[in-house]
Amino acid sequence: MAADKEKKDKDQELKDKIVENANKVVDNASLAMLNKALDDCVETCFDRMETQKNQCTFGKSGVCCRICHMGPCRITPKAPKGICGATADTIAARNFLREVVGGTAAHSDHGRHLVLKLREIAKGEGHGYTIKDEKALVRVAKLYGIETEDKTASQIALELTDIFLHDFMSQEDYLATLALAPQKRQGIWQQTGVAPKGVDRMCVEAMHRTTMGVDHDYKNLLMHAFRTSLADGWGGARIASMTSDILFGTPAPLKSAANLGVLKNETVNILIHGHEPTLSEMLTFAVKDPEIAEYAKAAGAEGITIAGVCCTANEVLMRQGVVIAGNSLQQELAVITGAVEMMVIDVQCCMPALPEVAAHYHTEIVSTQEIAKMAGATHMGFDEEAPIESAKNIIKRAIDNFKNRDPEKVKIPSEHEPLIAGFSVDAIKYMLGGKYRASFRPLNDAIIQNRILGIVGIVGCNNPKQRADSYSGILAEELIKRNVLVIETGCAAIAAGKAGYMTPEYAREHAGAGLAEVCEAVGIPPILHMGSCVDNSRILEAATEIVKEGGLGDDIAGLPAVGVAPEWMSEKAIAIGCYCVASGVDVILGNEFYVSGSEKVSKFLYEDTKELFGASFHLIEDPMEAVERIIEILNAARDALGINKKVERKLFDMADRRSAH
Ligand code: SF4
Ligand code: MSK
Repeated sequence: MAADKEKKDKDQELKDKIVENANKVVDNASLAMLNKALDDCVETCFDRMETQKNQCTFGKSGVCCRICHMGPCRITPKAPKGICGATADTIAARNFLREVVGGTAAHSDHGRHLVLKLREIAKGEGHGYTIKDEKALVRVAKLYGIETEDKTASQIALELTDIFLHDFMSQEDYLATLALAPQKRQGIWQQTGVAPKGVDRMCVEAMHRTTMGVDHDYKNLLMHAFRTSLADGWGGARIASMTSDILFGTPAPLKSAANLGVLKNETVNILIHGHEPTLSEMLTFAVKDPEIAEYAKAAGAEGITIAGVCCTANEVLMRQGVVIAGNSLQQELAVITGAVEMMVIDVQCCMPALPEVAAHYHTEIVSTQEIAKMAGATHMGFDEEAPIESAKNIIKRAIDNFKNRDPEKVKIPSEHEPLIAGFSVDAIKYMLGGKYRASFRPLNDAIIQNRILGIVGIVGCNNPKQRADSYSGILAEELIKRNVLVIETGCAAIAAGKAGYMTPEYAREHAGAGLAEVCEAVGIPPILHMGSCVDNSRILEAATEIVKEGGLGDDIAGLPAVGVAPEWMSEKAIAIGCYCVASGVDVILGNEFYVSGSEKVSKFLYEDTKELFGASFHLIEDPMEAVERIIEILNAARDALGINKKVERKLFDMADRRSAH
């Protein structure tokens, strides 16, 4: 009897968990894998979210300080000061600045790595890496005033990398890359004192300012947070995107697919996960080698499927059309398919739980970077002096693991959606204006004529605190209905791809009339995939192009444009949010910063920044409320620009169509 009851209770518990799982994720592929995890007794981040449910309120409100060992100190009404006398304002601002440093350092170290690679190539030490896009090299060099006539690619690359490296190392000079911003914005940065000097200096200075007994003025600390973030968006991250384009090619529209259903039963499945394209580009190159195809065949596989996770996925999607297995919260779920021979990780967003999940299957987790090892993973240091051999060794090892796959444990969801990605700024210009008249003019005109209400960037991660991909999905659907052109990066972009939003057909069926007309005339989806997390700098680049094109004001602030980080979780998202606000773009957060313990810090971030930069943060946890707020912000910008007059609705005629090409 007792055994019967126990079984009944267990069955009920399982049923309850299956019901709960449906509230954790939006897409059916993820749901199927969460339910499989229950059967396979595998713990995921969604379970650990439950065990971490009662998160520390001091941490969440930003008033826990462990900067010195007199502490840790926690601020309460009864204990309003730390042992040193630091107030909630100082502590919350210091913690916030340190988060911005974390994000800035991550993007910038990624950028530095690429710049050093470009420099090696220029010196003839590329070891198999080459400059794939010389046009991009010349285009970027010209931005920095480098004379390119009669020079070899190597000479140009050497001069350019000198400038880039100076942007990392400079002690006194302002970043050269700041000059890529609209003139007026540069003036605002100088006036407010947030124009950054070298990226490395900004990060070191921030760590100095926040150590015990240095900077205690919350405003001064927060201003340095914005200054540091600008060294990211208009420094490290922007340099990373430009250098990736030079090294691996400027993205242009291409077809691919996204979601766990891209994995195949009959092939060796290799996942590439992280952020940097250096290794993943080589893997996608090496996998095409006939020797590798033969090797896979000999192992009984019908071929090899390489699929991406997180922003490594976005990098190789944008340039090679490599399929996407999933975004951040699907990294464990992809392994749970039981069909993955190897997950190769580089840097950032790779959960340390992966080897434990992999231990339930035959999957091998392989770390490749000296700075990013993982307990329980196999480390195969990627030899950048012999990259093709290194990549082949990794792939062969995955093929060797194919025989260990247990068919009983394999269940690959069928879901995957087609998508078009590859919308670099250059590609957008080309799509809008054609080869000879590539420009943003048709887009500016569409905004001025009210076919497009404005532009919204939906960026960032997903987070188990929210139903994964739900907020970003609702936002995207509702905004395009209201004629807002949506641009996306990072894990949010993957969510949109999985949902099937990134095809021109989706515009025809779901976008508002004005946006649908523009999408049809130009041949673009209503939601443009602009790349990885570092590629948020492409959004700033696009905004700058729109300003330069004319008719919509003389600064990024004032454009009918908004940024949203609906489900963010990473420090990188904080840095991104800060450089967007400092660039004049209002940013809506779907979940909170950890600053609520200081009214002053909160007010500064959510209100006072408007005065300083013309934009601020807005915390809006409900997606429909966010939609309404976004429309308000876009309309206010349109009013201020004097373009919100009711224009007579007319369909795109032939002249309009021609001018869009
Ligand atoms: Fe406490 Fe001040 Fe030390 Fe922070 S710096 S732990 S508030 S004594
Ligand atoms: S990968 S930073 S979870 S977007 Fe760029 Fe996704 Fe956020 Fe990592």
